[in-house]
Amino acid sequence: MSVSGLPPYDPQNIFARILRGEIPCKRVHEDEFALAFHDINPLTPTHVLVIPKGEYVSAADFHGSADDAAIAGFWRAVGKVARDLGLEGSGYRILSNMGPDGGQEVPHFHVHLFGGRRLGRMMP
Ligand code: DGP
Repeated sequence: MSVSGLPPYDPQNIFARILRGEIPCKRVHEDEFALAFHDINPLTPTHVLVIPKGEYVSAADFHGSADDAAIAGFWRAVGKVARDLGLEGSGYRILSNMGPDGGQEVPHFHVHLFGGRRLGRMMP
């Protein structure tokens, strides 16, 4: 069981396969803590996913069980990606879906970075 109460980490999930290089991605950044790549189905002009390299099912799992270096490294990577993509001037949105009620489809913790146009207000 993961920290969040979701099923345990599935090493065959699609992002695990992308991390292992078994499935291609349009990579925008990679370091020891994180990989960032374009979403296959972009909802905004810029829509990038940032995933940690460790095996975490969800945000709750990541924040509950990753060590401090992994958490800091991941969030620094998120900031670098936003900066490198030129999103900082006009702004952007970070979003993470968690579990069934959150609409999470891929059971490897990730954040979406949305930008490139004026976004609507967040609605549940
Ligand atoms: P969610 O788990 O609901 O936060 O969203 C998962 C996102 O992952 C969704 O926006 C589509 C994207 N996605 C799913 N499969 C692939 C893939 O094989 N490659 C890429 N680049 N993105 C994917």
